[in-house]
Amino acid sequence: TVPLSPADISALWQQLEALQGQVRRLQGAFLQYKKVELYPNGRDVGQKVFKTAGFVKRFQEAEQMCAQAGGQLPSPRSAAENYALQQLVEAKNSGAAFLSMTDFWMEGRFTYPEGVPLVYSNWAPGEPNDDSGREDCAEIMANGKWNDVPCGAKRLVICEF
Ligand code: 289
Ligand code: CA
Ligand code: CA
Repeated sequence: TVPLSPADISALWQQLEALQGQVRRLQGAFLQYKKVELYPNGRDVGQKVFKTAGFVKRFQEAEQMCAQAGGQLPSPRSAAENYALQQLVEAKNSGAAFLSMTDFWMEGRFTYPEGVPLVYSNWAPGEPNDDSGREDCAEIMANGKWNDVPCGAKRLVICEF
């Protein structure tokens, strides 16, 4: 191998500095577009983004819409994620929003769509109550609390990405 000359090293440094400048400019542009994209219907929390479609649908349709968009219905796994969702529900002023979790497989045992038990929950007092024996879906209300509701009810669509 031929050793690098001082001129080669200086040229490499220049290229490195130019690349660093490009990365900084891209980071700035990305942050700007993120703000634009999240206003006013989205929230980012950790690695997740929640975004509302701004209209209501039944559970199955809501689930399909999120999947078609490349996301899924929201699965809040911490108080911070739950609060981000709560803010969207509050802001849209259209009642509660569907969560991803159901007790389809075993009554009273809510799981994520993959069938995994919950790692976090924020049920309202007395919920889930399977009211009238027909509540297998879950909603997050404007106070951030969860309630089980019939899957045929129409709720605000929020997707998780
Ligand atoms: O919107 C669904 C209702 O059946 C709800 O009525 C009351 O708020 C409580 O019984 C809830 O548990 C129930 O889901
Ligand atoms: Ca149920
Ligand atoms: Ca209920």
